[in-house]
Amino acid sequence: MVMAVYVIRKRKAESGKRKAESGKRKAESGKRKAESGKRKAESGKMKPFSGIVGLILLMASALPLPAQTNVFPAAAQARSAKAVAPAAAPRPGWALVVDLGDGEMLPFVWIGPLKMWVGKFEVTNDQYGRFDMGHASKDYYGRLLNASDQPVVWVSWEDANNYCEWLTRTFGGQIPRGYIFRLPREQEWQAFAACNDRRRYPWGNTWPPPDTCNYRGEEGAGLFYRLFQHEPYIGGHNDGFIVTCPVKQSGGNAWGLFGVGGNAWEWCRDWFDDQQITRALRGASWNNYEPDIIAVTNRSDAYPLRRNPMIGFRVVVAPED
Ligand SMILES: [Ca+2]
Repeated sequence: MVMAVYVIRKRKAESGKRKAESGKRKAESGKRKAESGKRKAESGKMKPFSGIVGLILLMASALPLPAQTNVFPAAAQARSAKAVAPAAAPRPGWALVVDLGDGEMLPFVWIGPLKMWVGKFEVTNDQYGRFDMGHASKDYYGRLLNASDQPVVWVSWEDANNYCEWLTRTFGGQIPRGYIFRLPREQEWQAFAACNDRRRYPWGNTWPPPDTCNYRGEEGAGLFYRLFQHEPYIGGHNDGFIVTCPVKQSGGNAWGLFGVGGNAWEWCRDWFDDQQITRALRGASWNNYEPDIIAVTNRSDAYPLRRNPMIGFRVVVAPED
């Protein structure tokens, strides 16, 4: 706004001379700044425009500047420098976006109470593909799970853990010294999924889930499904996605984390049991409809080498322990 006013004022002052010079204007644009002092001094001598021409010029001055006209070069340069600056050496409490290369970014949210960064989204197929080009999240009865922005699935706990170790080896320079990429512990997951309060579900205490959260709802329950499959689903809930949805469209919570409820189950770092046979899973998936399973406190588990179309993960950046 300030820039626009400045430009209009400057143009008004110059408008007298401009008519005569209009043919030359483009060629001379470089000289304008240098001449502006002179122009001001001469402005008293100029013949004033008639009202209508002045109005037209005033209207023209309100039009967007041509692309090549760089009125404030210093400011423009500062903006572009900021946009391309790498997210190197972030400090705790600051934003963290890890650059995986080729424009692939892994954004994190600083979670103060946990003193760590938590992945803003579940890891996507594209982000996982940087580590394992051969991985495919397949499809589910013909419905695609392998799109670039869907959460990666068909990954075991071992796969997820290896991904985190690869991140630390490869991109450790983009996070503070002494921090690593890893899977969240269950207690950490519980805290960030519930925004550290005592809610029953990731979104609060009401039922059914809001349509922004991806569970098994009416979206997949066509007439054929109702008549022949008799499989349960959440009445009054329609998120529009029959299988996994793009991670950015999977409901965000008040702490800015997406998909903690639904979309994909998320591997946690911990063993589920004292015997250390299975690993913990949290958050339920696109294929769940049971209130007790969807509850934010619910614990589930699977063998560390188990893979299926419902299980994915998210990454945290935390101090090494
Ligand atoms: Ca999830």
